[in-house]
Amino acid sequence: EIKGLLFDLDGVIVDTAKYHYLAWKELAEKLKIPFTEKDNERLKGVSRMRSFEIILEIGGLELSKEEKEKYCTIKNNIYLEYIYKLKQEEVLPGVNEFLNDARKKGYKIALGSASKNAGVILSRLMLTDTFDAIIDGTKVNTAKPDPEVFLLGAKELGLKKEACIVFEDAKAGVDAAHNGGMKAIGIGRKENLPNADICIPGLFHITIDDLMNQL
Ligand code: B16
Ligand code: MG
Repeated sequence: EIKGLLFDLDGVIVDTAKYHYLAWKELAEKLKIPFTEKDNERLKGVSRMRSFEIILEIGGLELSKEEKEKYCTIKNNIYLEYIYKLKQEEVLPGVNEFLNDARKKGYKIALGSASKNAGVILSRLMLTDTFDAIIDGTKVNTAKPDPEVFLLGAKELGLKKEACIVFEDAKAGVDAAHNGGMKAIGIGRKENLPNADICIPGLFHITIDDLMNQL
């Protein structure tokens, strides 16, 4: 029986990908690396350092670990300027309703995000108290598709992994759920998430009961 719901952040709760893109774009321009919105798709669900390494690959550039860390900090400071301006209205359609309904029905809710900025993002969205547990990039050592972030989410909810399902918009996240022995609800287009157990366009016009009937 499912008792816990584990949510990815970027692409499921809020579209922070556009701010990641603007920040990476500004940095890429400084480094004279061409970087498009299409390239940005490859960074979804991927850690900050790995994202930068993908951008360096695009530019055919190699940097030392120290330099990479320096640029990642610069990028994050640009990104945070956008995040500090994030508005509550930017919560994706249907998310508040879906979460409130699930809470009322007794489900436990956790965040499972790669972002080290998840805390400030949830606070900007007034969602901190909606989550019973918050697992983010500051708490885990391995990136999705490793299941660590979701296994820790189940643990912090006090639930077995078999009692949890994952909501994810990225392939690496769907794989992380499966690697942890959990089912994954894909948020987005079926062709982008062929492995998801169910795929829906978003959390609007749907309730947890509807999804449980389909699983
Ligand atoms: P930060 P998620 C991920 O969030 C983003 O999808 C990814 O693009 C980003 O690089 C990563 O967080 C790290 O974010 O730089 O804020 O630590 O989808 O796992 O919620
Ligand atoms: Mg995501």
